[in-house]
Amino acid sequence: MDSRNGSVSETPLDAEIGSFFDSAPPLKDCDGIAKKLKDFIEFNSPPPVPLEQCCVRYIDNFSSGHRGATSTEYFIKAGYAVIFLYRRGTFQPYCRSLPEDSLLECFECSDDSAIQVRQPYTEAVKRAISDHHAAVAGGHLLKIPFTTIFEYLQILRSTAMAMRDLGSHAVYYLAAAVSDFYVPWKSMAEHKIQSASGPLDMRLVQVPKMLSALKKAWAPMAFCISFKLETDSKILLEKAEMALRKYRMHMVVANELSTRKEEVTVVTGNEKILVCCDKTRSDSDVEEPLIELIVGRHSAYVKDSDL
Ligand code: PAZ
Repeated sequence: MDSRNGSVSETPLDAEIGSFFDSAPPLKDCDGIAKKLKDFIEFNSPPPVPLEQCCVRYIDNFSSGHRGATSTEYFIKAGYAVIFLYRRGTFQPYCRSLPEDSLLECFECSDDSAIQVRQPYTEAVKRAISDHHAAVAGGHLLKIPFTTIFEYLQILRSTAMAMRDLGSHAVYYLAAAVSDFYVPWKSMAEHKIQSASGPLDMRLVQVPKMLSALKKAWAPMAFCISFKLETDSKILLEKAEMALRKYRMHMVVANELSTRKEEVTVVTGNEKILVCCDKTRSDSDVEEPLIELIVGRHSAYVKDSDL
């Protein structure tokens, strides 16, 4: 309290907090979220419920897993068997028509305590269950979860070793957003880093370029497709071409963050093919024509390799 005029004076912490929020990008759908909170709180009051946020830190690259999950469905439809490596908590194949945030929205308990699917979701849930079951039980889909980069790269290597005999019939579709930097396990703090110790100095080491190992040692005959994501359209194609040459990929799928769901450019040794979703259809996605293109190119590659 400022004793001279009775007003509350700003502490350095207040200023720090103020500047954090002032400089943060505006929250999308701020009004919508505020309304949902208000409605929810009104519906539940009293008593008030304290909310506590508990967070363990991590460094992350952006990826929802949507590309991998959707592509998996189209590969299976085209007759491929898919080993789907996914990070826990990301999108899953056959779940596109279900609510993104809470699966529980789909269900309700009837008076006799039976659980049933709520009407608007009946068809979507039925389709998701039967397509998923057919893919898994039919032996077309194997799902392997991971959490850390250590797990992901070890599973990728084991998968490549297991698929070695498939030669040119194997396809690697590497839509994952793999971090370029990591903290080596041995130099990692064992317990949660304490913020009371002040600013954090941490040395990140570059993740070895595993695409090279995949192409040279683990799966030299396989058909390999990697992805390049940029936010600056001016450098996207150039970076994709560099990756194509450097890692000797068969294709690099170049996409921009903001338009990645509508269009991608497939870069090959001598082409740049723009692949778009059908904007006249609300249920259209870019993965359908993308996988069609890849399947065609892969078939040609297998034929050539068998000659
Ligand atoms: O996972 P998602 O559907 O939200 O996004 C897909 C993507 C942008 C992660 C993928 O298309 C991609 O470009 N992956 C490679 C990213 C990179 O350059 O490391």
